[in-house]
Amino acid sequence: MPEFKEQYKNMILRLYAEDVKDSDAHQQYTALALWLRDYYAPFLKATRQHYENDRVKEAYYFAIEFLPGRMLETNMLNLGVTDVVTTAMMQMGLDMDKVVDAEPNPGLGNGGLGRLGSEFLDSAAALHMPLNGNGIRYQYGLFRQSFVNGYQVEMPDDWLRNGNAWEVRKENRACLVRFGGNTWLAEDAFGRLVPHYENTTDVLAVPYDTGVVGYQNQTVNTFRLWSAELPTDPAVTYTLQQKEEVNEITEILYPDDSNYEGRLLRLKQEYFLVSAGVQSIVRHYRKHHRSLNHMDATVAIHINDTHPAMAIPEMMRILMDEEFMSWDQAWAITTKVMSYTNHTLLSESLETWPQDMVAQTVPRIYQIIQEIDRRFRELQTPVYGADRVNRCTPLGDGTVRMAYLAVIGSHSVNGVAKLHTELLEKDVLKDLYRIYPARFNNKTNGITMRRWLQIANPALTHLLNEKLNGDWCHRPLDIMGVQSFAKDPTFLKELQEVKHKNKVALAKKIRARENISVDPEHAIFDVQIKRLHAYKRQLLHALFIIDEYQQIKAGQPLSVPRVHIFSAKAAPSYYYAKEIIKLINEIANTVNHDPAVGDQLKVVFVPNYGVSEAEDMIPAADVSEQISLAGKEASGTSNMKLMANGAITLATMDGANIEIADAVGEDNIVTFGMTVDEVSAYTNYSSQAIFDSDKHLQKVVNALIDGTIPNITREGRDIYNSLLQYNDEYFVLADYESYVKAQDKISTLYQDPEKWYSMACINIAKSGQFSSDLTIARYGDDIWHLTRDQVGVN
Ligand code: NBG
Repeated sequence: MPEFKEQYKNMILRLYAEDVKDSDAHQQYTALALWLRDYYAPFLKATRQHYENDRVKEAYYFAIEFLPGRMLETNMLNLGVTDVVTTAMMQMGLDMDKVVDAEPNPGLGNGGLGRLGSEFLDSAAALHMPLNGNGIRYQYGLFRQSFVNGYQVEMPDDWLRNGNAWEVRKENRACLVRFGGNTWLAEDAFGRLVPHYENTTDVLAVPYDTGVVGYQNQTVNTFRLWSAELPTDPAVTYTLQQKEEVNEITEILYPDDSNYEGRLLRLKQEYFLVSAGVQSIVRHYRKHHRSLNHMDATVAIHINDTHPAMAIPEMMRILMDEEFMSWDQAWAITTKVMSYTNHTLLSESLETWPQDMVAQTVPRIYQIIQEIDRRFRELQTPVYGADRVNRCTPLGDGTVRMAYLAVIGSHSVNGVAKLHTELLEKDVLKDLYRIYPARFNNKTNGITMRRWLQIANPALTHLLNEKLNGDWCHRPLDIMGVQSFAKDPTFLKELQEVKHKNKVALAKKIRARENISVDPEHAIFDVQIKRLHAYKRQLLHALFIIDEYQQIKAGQPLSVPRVHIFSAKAAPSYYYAKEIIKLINEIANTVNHDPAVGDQLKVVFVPNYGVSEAEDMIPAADVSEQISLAGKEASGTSNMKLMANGAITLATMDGANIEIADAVGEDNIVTFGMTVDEVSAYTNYSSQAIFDSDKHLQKVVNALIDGTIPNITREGRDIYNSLLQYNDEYFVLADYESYVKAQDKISTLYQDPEKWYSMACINIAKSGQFSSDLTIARYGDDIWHLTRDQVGVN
């Protein structure tokens, strides 16, 4: 592409009136992003036209968060221009690494839930599948995390500060969203009941669209984010306070929900997202179709976790109030269009809203929820009895129960791993499962190999390409082919070299950023990266490090040196999680500076965990810690990313770990701990009894309060109390012994490199089945009924 350089230079000139050599990395990045956007614009237009002209059914993935990660490299890869562009950039004297690093990471999500949404969009585009994203354009993402004296400090993540090169503002597609005020129904001149509103606060929802580029297939789908603004009615003047009230709706991801105002804001965000999204879908549909009765033939709306569940009453509102349909007609359409994924088993995460809050914030929606509730009771009570029905109505205990609303208003409900779906059916949603068994299905999560192998791990990608002829990039199950090398010493050596290279690169970054030197030659890189939450049990891992430290201090060297790598953000109001962060940082401080320890043991807590940080760490991991208490982690997805990069999973039988274990076989994973059944049968658990009977464990746990780790007087005591006085809610002590044994097994296995890399090889080989291309194909086939390209296998 000889013209690239010319066009690029022109772009820099037009944008900044500079020569390339005088531009900075951010300008270079922006110019390249805009060049790529120009490059795919015709594909975006053609994709849109194809969907519209051919009346292709489209699905809309509604989610309160997404986690797209940087898009420059993905878009270059997907457009097939990586080599041309990087060579040309180099020839112009530019440093591509710096250009890539200049792209801000959109902090629009918390963790796995948001990342999954973005992986699905990527995979759908790769399969030429008509899936659109629908979310909120938060001005500030989740906070930027740093540590001061070992404590988490949160700073605003002003990711839009320099604009966002990928998005296009579409004010001409804006819609009005109404909050508050009073609503009542009155007959109009035709005898129809129509709603009247007074004293509402109206908010303008303005969409920003970003293209989602398919993998070398000329498909570009649309990812739409909504921003809240004041309506542009020239007849109305607004006060500064009104302006602030409107702007704050999309100002920040996940407002602090420890107080009423924060929760109210979150509720407004949820309605804002669904109202704008559903209105624009209906409006678009109306342009191309006459009757709304067959909407489900061309539209599917997916409710990702309960946050967008008000899409159901909002759709009912539009169909009845604006399209004058009867309840029954509207309900038939709504339930055929809507589907819902549940992403959690934690009862505290199952969203509920106080009824009066909903009634005041979105009065018409509340009326409709009341009617859904009334009809559900009327229909189901004679069949299932009042007890069962009362337990699963949308309204109950003075709250709106979002998960129940979502199930009742959808035609499909899925969990995100086999075990998770089983537990939904048996436990969390058992009453609704009894009523609607056919709605329930499983869709185990997946990951996109494009980002987690092709972009994050070029060395492994190169090796796989050599052995597999590159087809695996289109057909993820073909990765299975490397299994035939599991006993090939030459290949295993090459695999070891790849891992070594990645470890060296990570060690260099850790040295530069955290000022800690770690040993990539001999040490096991033992990685736990995910949100900080008690159920994920970072504490179990931390106690084990204390154990290792005490062992070294007692004069027994470790059989293999270890580098323990953590990365995790704690929710700002989650006090206990922040104490765990402080604990781990202080363990790091102690261990890393103790001359008696040397290179045997290092602890690194990488700040500000996000997609880019994950891309650095995952390719270099030897061990993948997936150690949640069984029955708590719905699926997990970092477990899949790490296995695909040849890490050995150290796991409890929880979430998708179980399916990973099934895929690789018990010889290629290290499992430990209680099963779900054991946990639920363990009703007389006494952490104190376990503590009292185990001298070794006592010494480890006492280190929290006996000064072994300095500077944790308060945190150490609180954590100690959580384990003993409050009976260890997540069974850390119950699983401890079994965890230590599993860790010993890891050390033994690691000392036999041929065995270890053979295991790694099998893990890589079996990771193809966890490709999100396959997952999204199943959503498309079973739930949304979309057309798509083949992925190789179903
Ligand atoms: C999370 C689960 C994870 C799961 C992701 C994606 C929420 C509410 N749920 O186990 O905790 O992998 O969703 O499904 O964030």
